[in-house]
Amino acid sequence: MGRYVNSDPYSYPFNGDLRFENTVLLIIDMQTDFCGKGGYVDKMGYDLSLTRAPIEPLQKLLAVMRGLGYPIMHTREGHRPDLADLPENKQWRSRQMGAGIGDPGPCGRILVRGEPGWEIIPELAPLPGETVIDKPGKGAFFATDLDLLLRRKGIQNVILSGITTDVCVHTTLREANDRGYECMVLSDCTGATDYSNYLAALKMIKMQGGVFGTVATSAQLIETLQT
Ligand code: C5J
Repeated sequence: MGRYVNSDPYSYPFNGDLRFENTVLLIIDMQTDFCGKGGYVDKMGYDLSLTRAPIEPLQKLLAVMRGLGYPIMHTREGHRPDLADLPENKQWRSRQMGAGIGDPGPCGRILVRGEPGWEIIPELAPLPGETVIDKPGKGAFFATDLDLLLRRKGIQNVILSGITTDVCVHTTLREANDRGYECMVLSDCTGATDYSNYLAALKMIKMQGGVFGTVATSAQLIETLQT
């Protein structure tokens, strides 16, 4: 029998074993710095409507998944206040864009832990007991204990959402896929700073029969979860 989401290019998960005991919703970097006024992405001049698009669908999905007891995990990209974990070239590149990581901005020091811009936006704030992973890089597995936490919980299926599709979501997806997790990205619950990059990032997942996993909408996931 099994339980499957109607996703592309195959029904998810591959083995039909979709339960709250083995499945997590991972919400990547829904921080003011990536989708709020005065944050890092805004300072670089990108269209915030693209990175804010996932907020509403994620709110609806969270209500459903929390209600059904699915574990929710959040990530935040950011650096130590002394910037000891900030690669020099990452800082240099951000300064070329007029949004230097570690430099002061309207939302405090850009991408620095503890600053207002680094916080997860209030609309998607983690509830007490939900895991929050602080990461210095793009991928949520690099220099974090995410893999250990997932394995301790017996997680096999990782449902990815958040921002940005082509950078932190994709890097985390690739890291998770290589570790053997069965991955699905929710197309309406993610966004990029460039719409064609968003489309390309989703297309890449589906090549080679689902080289990184599958893509579905949150409505398709909810339909399966509620039956
Ligand atoms: C970026 C992210 N784009 N969360 N971070 O620098 O995708």
